[in-house]
Amino acid sequence: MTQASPALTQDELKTLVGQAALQYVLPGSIVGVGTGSTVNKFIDALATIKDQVKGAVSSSEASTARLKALGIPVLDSNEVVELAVYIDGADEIDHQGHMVKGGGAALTREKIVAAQSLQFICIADESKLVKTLGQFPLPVEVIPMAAKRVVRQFAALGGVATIRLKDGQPLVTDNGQIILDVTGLQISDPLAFESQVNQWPGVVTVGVFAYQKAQVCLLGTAEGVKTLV
Ligand code: ABF
Repeated sequence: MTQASPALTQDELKTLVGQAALQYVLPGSIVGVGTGSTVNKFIDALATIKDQVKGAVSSSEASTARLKALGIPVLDSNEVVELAVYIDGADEIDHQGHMVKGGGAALTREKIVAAQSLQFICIADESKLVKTLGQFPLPVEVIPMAAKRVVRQFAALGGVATIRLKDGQPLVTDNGQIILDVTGLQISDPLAFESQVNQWPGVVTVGVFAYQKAQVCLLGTAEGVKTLV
């Protein structure tokens, strides 16, 4: 009797998709690089072909540190007009490529680098694929003085927003702002929701990536990597 192959762990699935993303890296290019544990697997894979790329534009201090430690040059986003690809993870992704991002508190720079990239390649394990966004607490980066008003605005939409803490204090992002995590939302129209929240004074970035949605999703599954476009 053939033994069923043991199920892959989430970490093994992340490694699979991180390596699979290399196929989208053009020789001699500058790569847009996201943030998170799945992206870390991509960075480690990118290091194996670092002589074939010019460098990377990074979406967080954490990714910058990892890239530099592996000998991959990191360029300022202002030095580059356009990137061919942006490789990043997600906390949730729907079947149209809309995402919830920001669990790693890097959503603002992620959206900036995604916006200057021609193609967004999302790499994720299968647990991230959802029918409707909103199960994962939605991250929103806000200016501290606007926090309580934004909490009330989410309450009016049925959301419960709490300030993200780190060691008992409000977490401070790479941009010096704070993060609200919002539960209780059903984001059935990601584009409209992103537009609506973007208008609220004090909101720096909402963690809905609909305008910067993924064109390709490499999904790590027990059967291997599935490419959703
Ligand atoms: C990053 O990828 C964040 O926006 C998101 O929270 C994270 C997903 O992290 P992980 O790959 O560790 O699950 O882009």
